Amino acid sequence: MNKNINPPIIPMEDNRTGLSVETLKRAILDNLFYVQGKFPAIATPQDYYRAVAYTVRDRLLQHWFNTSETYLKENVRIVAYLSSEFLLGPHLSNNLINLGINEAVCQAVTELKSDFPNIPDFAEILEIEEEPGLGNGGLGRLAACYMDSLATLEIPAISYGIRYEFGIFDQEIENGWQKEITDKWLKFGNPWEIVRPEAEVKVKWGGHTEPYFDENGRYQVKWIAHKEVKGIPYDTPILGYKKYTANTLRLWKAEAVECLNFSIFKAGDYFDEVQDKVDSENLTKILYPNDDTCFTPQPLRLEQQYFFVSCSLQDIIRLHLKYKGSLDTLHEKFTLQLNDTHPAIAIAELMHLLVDEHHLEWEQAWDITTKTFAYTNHSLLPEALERWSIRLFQSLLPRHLQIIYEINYRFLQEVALKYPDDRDRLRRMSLIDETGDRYIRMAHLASVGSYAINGVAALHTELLKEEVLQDFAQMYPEKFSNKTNGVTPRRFLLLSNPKLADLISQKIGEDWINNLEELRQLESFVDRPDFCQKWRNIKLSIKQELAHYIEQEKGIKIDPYSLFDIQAKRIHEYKRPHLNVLHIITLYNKIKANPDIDITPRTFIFGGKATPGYFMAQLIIKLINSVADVVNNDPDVRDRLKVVFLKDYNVKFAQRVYPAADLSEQISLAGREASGTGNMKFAMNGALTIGTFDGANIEIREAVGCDNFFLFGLTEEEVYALKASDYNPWYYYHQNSYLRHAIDQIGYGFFSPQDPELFRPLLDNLMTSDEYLLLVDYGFYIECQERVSQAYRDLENWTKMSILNVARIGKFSSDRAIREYCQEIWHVEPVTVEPKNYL
Ligand code: 26W
Repeated sequence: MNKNINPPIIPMEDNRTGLSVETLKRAILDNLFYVQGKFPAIATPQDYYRAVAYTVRDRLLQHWFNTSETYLKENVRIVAYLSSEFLLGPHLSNNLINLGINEAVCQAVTELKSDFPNIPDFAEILEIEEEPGLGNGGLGRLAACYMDSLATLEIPAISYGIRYEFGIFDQEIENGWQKEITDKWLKFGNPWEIVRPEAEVKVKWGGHTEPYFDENGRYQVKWIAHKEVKGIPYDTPILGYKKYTANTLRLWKAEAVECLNFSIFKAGDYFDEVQDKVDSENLTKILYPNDDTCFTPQPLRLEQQYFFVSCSLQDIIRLHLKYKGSLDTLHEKFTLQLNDTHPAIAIAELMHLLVDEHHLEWEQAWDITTKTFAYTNHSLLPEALERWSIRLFQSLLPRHLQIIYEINYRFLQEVALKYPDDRDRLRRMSLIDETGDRYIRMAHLASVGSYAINGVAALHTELLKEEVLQDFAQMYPEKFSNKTNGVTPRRFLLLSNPKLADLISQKIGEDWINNLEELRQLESFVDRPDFCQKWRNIKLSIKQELAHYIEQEKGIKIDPYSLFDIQAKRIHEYKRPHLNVLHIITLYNKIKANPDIDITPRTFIFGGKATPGYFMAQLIIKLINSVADVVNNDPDVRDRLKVVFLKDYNVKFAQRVYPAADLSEQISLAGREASGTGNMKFAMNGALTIGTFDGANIEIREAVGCDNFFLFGLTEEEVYALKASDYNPWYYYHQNSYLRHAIDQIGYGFFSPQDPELFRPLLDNLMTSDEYLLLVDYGFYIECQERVSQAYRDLENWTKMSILNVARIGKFSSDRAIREYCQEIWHVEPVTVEPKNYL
């Protein structure tokens, strides 16, 4: 007769923080019931996703509170990362990984399914989350990777940005053309953010300034603004991987100060009153979908930039004065990173706040300012360099214009002192571009007002110092440094490629997740046939999953054994997706010329959004889809080539394709891609790279070994020389019959029989200017692709190269990049947060 009749008491874990499967199940039902007000039988998949989201969020909150409390208690130095874009990606999966409860929550959901069959399965729940697409591409995603590393490295940090109501558009493809769909990511609300109305700030603009002398006879300037809005902060916890540090992402939303003052009502002009409210809230309505492409000086864009910068600086000054001390030590407690020039107005805004609001002397204010800001440049493209018209500044920010004039006046005095009688240098370096309408050069303001300036890859930083910011590099050489980009291995390997991550951890343990250089241990497995077989099986199974997904999505059957050749990035001519298309057409023509040709079967996968209004990019998307229709349906091809344009390239999409790639296309014209970060993510997942001597490609090739990288094309110097010596694309057209054939087919409607003239603009562009030198690099590219096809036939050797790419990719972790920023720019130390239960 068993003695203990009553089962052992399992101490009831706290519903809000317990991590056992039982507690998680109870917590999910609790959140469904008490937060959503739903009971299982009627709950929708969306409700269940949110119940799981709240359950996971509950387990973040204590770390979040601990972190903020620790930072305040220990009076730490904090990094503030100012960015107009954050491409975060889905939160749920990432937080499950960083909390280390992925399996437990998966188990909890699976077990709940037996009681409540209408609960979606775990994978479906992860799919439901609308990702916050608050960014365009590289710059926005880099900011998100850096936040993951800052928290994982336990660096005190706050990231500031804009809470766009509508993020980057969703992309549909209709009849081969991109169609932009509004991104209603907040339709079901966002369980990961907490609004902080108590921390609202006011932002003003417009109006005029009035000089006056204060009670001590000091010259002061009063800014009588014409418009004012409220900035409401929404905070999102950013937890480090298996750390107790949860930093804060503070995104600002604009709201009308006074929603309605009824006095006007009586006067009956109701609409103006409401108009003002609408205008105010329009401010943070939508993300500008243009990146790197033609900076279009829309006033609303400057308003958005000034809005979040002013909110953030007021917030930082409030924090500093409340917890840390007086303003003269601001630069000791805070260092502010400008993510490109988009937040550069912050330099003038801090001067305005210090001089006009807090009445510091100009010199002291400038000393603090120039010790507070650091600036990262992400693009050399002239059309990406922001410059605002004086006229717009005069109307929107009259006081800031005065301040910028004063900064410029004092700066040019300094230049004249250092370089006497060099009028041309003064003209070149001035913050004001005196041509045409007269403009403010935001990159110059950022460079003069910052103590550190960096590029995002070695070549890019060199070109920055030799070209765009040459004069500043001569004047302030000590400010310049390179910080080659990095990506987080948590989201882009551990989370998006669990099979490969498991195999790696089985062999070398899990330290690589926090210290990616540990992957180098994999080098010793390249000659282990069993390991290589497992490596190949994993890649194949992931390719089979993607093939299944593509068949479902597009109805196109692809061969998982074919070489998966992937180009996924924003569509821009300098990234040359149309060079990739020229290769596809060349292969197609070789098959048409001899259907029995022994060709390495390939599946070409494209993904990428084009900036609305960027016609050539839109036309390239149409070309890819048009070539796909011909190649995919031509019986002679016998399924040896397949071309797929997958719509709506975003972070979720990226997590699906990086692990499935055999070949990563990084084929930008040398000297144009500042760094690239997709190149790092592909290599981290075992893809081999075909690429030019550009951006971070150069450093990836250096790290993985030139035998494990397919390099082709002109170098930046050769590009420079060729462009200087009147390059004639026709020479290459006549010189290469395959090129000529492909160009003619595009130009004369072979891929657009119903509209033969359709791609004429592309042809004209290539045959007149070919600004991105496709025709000269075509020959080298085709040769290189032939080498790739040969290499892929030797699967053993290909596997070795794939393993070596992963083994040697350690440098490209965002942890390494952030460690460099901390040691060489921000001079900030990690702070350990001790776990403590609040309740
Ligand atoms: C038109 C206004 C504009 C201009 C430039 C909007 C956005 C930009 C960004 C700087 C463009 C961008 O995302 N640049 C990319 O930044 C990545 C992160 O450093 C680099 O890896 C890419 O090479 C670079 O193109």
